[in-house]
Amino acid sequence: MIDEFVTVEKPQWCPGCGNYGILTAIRRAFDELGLKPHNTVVVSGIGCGSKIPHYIRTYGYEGIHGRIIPLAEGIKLANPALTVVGIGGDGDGFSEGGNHFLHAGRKNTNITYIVQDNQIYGLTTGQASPTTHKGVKTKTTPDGAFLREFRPIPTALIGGATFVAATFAGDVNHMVKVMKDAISHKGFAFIDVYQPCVSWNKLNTYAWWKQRIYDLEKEGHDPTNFEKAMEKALEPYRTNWEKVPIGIFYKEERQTLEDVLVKGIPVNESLEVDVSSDLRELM
Ligand SMILES: Cc1ncc(C[n+]2csc(CCOP(=O)(O)OP(=O)(O)O)c2C)c(N)n1
Ligand code: SF4
Repeated sequence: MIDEFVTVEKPQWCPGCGNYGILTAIRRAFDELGLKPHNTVVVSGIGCGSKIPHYIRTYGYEGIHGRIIPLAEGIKLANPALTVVGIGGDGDGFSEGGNHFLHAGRKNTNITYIVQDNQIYGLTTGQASPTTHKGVKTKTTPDGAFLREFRPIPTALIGGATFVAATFAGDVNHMVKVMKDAISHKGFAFIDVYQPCVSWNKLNTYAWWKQRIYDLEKEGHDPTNFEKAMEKALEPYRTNWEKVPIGIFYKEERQTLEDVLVKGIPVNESLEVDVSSDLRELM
């Protein structure tokens, strides 16, 4: 039952914000995977999107800006029986938290990391983020952004992430499918969600994305081929955002951090503590 993942708190995002679709997709993915609130943790940082743990009835941790990945890694290592999903904005993940993102792939902890990539700093009312497109006027770039965009998907691939995907906040079914695959994957799974910010990003609107995105799966992309994955990951930059692939770029199985560090500790049901009744009282 999807209601199992709904809290009494109502989202405070602007009407039309892409985060509403992302929230629906996460709840549906959890429900369709048969996860339970008591063995699932949602970790966020600071930002509009990072409010999401308030609205999902699981364990949640709204941390500090840019520290989603180390928090999620620590929680997973402390109790590998938990499903741990980190989620936050592009500023949080690629700027303040950029160093953690660079190293997450090579560690390959079995966590999922979802970025609500709206190409702007939303909560602080519209400053340029690392993924703001060149030329876009923001509060911090009144003459247009002049730096080359940070490239999340190629960076995740080079960093060694063992599951790398993109999806679009305007397509809930696609998000649910990708999120379910990512959470089921054993290892560090990264999803870049193209998310319209209707208040501060007037370029990358729902219509703008719809004109450009296409589904890798429908094109017969082989997600086990690293070179092809990189070629597809670079396509938006090589075509000046005329062609934007979504779906799974790459996946592989590799030893996880907890395979090495948690060796000897029984990773089984005995580590699970069913506190769902306590949780219910709190929410
Ligand atoms: C270390 C630190 N630096 C800066 C801030 C101020 N700050 C709070 S939210 C935010 C930007 C959030 O943007 P993003 O992560 O892209 O999320 P969005 O609001 O767009 O969802 C910033 C710079 C902070 N809280 N902590
Ligand atoms: S400012 Fe942008 S990201 Fe934040 S709630 Fe509003 S539309 Fe969403």
